[in-house]
Amino acid sequence: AARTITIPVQGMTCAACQARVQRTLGQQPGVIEASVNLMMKSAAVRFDPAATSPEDLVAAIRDTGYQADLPS
Ligand code: 9UX
Repeated sequence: AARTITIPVQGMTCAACQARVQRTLGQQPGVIEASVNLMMKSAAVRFDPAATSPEDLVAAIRDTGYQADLPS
């Protein structure tokens, strides 16, 4: 079954940042849908837990150049 998580993301300062993070998440294997909110500093991600994990998704955001933390 798919899971949805909200990942806190720091360091996005413009709409292009938001688009970059959203595209990165959308390209990850196992991601069904990703929606990044600039003002909320968060990324809502629906994913297949058999194909990816919250840790992988946080790592992908960090690789793109932003700070991200596992949801508490
Ligand atoms: Mo605009 Mo966002 O240069 O890094 S893409 S601030």
